[in-house]
Amino acid sequence: MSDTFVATPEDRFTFGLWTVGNRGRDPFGHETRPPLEPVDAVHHLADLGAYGVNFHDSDLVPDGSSAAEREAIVKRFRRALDQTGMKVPMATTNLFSNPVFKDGAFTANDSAVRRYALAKTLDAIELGVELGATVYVMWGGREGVECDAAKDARSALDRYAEAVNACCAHVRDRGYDLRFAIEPKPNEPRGDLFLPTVGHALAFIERLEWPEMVGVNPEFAHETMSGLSFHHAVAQALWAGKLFHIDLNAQRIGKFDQDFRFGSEGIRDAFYTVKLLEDAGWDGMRHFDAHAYRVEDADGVWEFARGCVRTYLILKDKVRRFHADPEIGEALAAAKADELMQPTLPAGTAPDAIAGLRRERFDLEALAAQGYANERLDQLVTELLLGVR
Ligand code: GLT
Ligand code: MN
Ligand code: MN
Repeated sequence: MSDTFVATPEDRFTFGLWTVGNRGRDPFGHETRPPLEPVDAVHHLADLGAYGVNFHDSDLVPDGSSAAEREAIVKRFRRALDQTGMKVPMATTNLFSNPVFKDGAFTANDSAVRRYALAKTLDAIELGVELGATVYVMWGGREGVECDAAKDARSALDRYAEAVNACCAHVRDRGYDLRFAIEPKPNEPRGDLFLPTVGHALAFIERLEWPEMVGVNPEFAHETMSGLSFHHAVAQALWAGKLFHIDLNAQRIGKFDQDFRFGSEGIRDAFYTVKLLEDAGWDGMRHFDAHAYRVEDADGVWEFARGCVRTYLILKDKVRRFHADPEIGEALAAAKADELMQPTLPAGTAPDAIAGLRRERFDLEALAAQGYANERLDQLVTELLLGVR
């Protein structure tokens, strides 16, 4: 294997304990891999050049642990972080595995379940902050419904907002440096999930009490499941100043949430996503929320993880080549790509400027007849990705 695409912490790659620790269980079959100790995950990921590791409360401290057990686990984990220099940039709560959450967590009909979900989240925020997290992901895996008669969707959104507001209030009260990132998903495990896409989440955030504290965590697989462009979702999140985190993986449209190795499917969308992040100079974490194929053994997990970071770095190199390639530059000019960056109304929107626009004469025949040379540009991108440029 060539040494050109080797990760370093400056690349800001992170993995979740639940990703490399995924044991290959699926709805039809049992685990195919042995458990992975969080401390071992930290050492392996550090060897890979990762910047950090993220976790759900229960990935690190099993539910029901005593205070003394929690302390011992955190101490051991922190020692591994100190030994390797690995960070914990993000933390989250498991509000989906325990059967208590079968009707939802923040949106469960039973208010005792909602109160427990909120209390568990506040405890998990403490754990995350204790280990240095500055981003808190909220993936509402059970926030949804199959029987629409049983759950009023508008009330569910009220309760969802109430819970996020309470978490923000707690963080403000404690003075923590922590922002929240809502992770949308259209379905699975529920028939329909609330906040199914990045667009829904962005609209929801604007109605919260402290919208500036809340952004999104788009996942490649989740937008792609709905047939939407992941790269457009990320672009809109960036445009809104709301890209607080990102979950990179791979997915074919219309299938279950595959969470494949980054770039293993949808390589074009992966390329445009990397291009977007790199061109924007986005300084967040490149988090891989993916797992190894179920057929892999424990060694295969590290092949999987290496594949994620290598593909990102290879695509980043392709981005550099894209910008440096003179033929691509010409094709971009023919497509008038830069013209979109010019304001439509350079003189502004004052009444005079609007009146001037209305007096303008347009050569519709010429405008309609022009070609935008997108075939050439698109083929050049294909050839770049296929490695012949
Ligand atoms: C779970 C889910 C992911 C979320 C994780 C964070 S948990 O693995 O499939 O998409 O990002 O809660
Ligand atoms: Mn997923
Ligand atoms: Mn995810």
